[in-house]
Amino acid sequence: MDDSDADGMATWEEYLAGTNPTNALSRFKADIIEKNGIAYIHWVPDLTNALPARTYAIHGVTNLAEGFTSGPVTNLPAGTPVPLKSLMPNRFLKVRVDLEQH
Ligand SMILES: [Ca+2]
Repeated sequence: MDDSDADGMATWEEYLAGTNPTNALSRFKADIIEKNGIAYIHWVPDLTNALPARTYAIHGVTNLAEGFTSGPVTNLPAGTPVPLKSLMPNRFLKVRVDLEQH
């Protein structure tokens, strides 16, 4: 697979995520933010109003050794805030980007 910036993400994956495939510092990144006392899972870029539209799926597990074998905990349009509390008891989370299906 083509990975011209050698950041571990293929060019097609960067297109999907909305990152720059020629800049290794341009990465899809998920983390936790706090707003008004509530913790949210947050990711950048979050492609609100992008064409084609993206959806985001959050997968979660309680034990990382089991791997992310189950389906997504939640499937969301871009820009949807997700309280961390709603994803519990999962302790390990990953965010997947998909092109919106029509
Ligand atoms: Ca890359």
